[in-house]
Amino acid sequence: MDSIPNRSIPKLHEAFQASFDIGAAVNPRTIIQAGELIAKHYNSLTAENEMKFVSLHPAEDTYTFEEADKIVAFAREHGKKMRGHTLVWHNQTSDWLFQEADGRPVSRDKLYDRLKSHIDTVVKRYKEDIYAWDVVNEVIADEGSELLRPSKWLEIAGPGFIAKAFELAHEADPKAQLFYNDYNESNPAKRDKIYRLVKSLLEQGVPVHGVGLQAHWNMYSPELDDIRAAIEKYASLGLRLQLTELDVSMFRHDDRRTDLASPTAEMLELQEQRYEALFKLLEEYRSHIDAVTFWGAADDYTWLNDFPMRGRKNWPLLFDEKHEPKGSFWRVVQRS
Ligand code: HAH
Repeated sequence: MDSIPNRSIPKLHEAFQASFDIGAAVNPRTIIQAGELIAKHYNSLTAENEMKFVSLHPAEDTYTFEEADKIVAFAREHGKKMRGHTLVWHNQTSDWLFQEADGRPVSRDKLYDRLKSHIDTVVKRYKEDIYAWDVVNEVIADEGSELLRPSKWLEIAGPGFIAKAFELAHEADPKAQLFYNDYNESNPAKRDKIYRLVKSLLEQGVPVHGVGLQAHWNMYSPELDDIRAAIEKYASLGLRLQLTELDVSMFRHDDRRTDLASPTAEMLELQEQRYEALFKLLEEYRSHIDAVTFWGAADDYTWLNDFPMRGRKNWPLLFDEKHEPKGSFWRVVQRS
């Protein structure tokens, strides 16, 4: 083959070892199909779906740990760190949690009792393996003046569920780093709301240690200056920062085209420039940023295939569909 022999490709995480960890979201298929790539290039792993409430706790008396355990076993085998994702979210959460057997909504106390059982069971099970948890995911409203998005959590418990989740997670594992995690985190209006929420949690003495910037970005937005301002604003709270779900979509937010079977040369070049500029910025803030986790390992499998446009492929990561390093990989490691 005329491809470059594997040994001459630097390990991505080693290229950034002086700055931050480099993680990937994985699942039981990708640790097999891309196991070698993941083991080589990433030193931290997040379960893409397998530790979400609906995956682990489908019925009140049923926990299903098999898939999550496969990922933890892979991380152990290869000496990888692990982040936990996620304890409280409005999506991928089982309906039973919010309901009595007859379908009526549960009381706040009952919801909190159930949340405590869930957090105790899950966080304690993975205590030796997981050093940081996304405790609360995406509770801020994207638009408008409301701080919090409508959800069953808010409806039943009121805004106190957020502090409650952090307190329960801290009790379950006092050593774990606890994160508030959200997307559109660099949008100035949403950034300010995330800041307000986290600041008020800190003022109440709630154990929150970090802000997770999901960083589901594209080649055009957010602007570097908005990313910079968001990092500075969150860091001003004295919290640790992580990019928790980084990818760089090739399509603008409102782009609906579905005709491409592979990226054009122009798209690849634009993505290379974008990745280079992003990592340059991230390295500037390395004293605040502990980890940069990609939401996938390589372009053959990414949640952005089919989302938000059905039937549309996307190529948001640093490795191509054959697990070869893309131009973006080289731009990122050569500037590190
Ligand atoms: C993230 N949400 C979630 O945190 C992650 O758990 C999931 O696997 C993918 C993306 C981002 C998001 C979304 O799912 C839907 C609309 C907007 C943003």
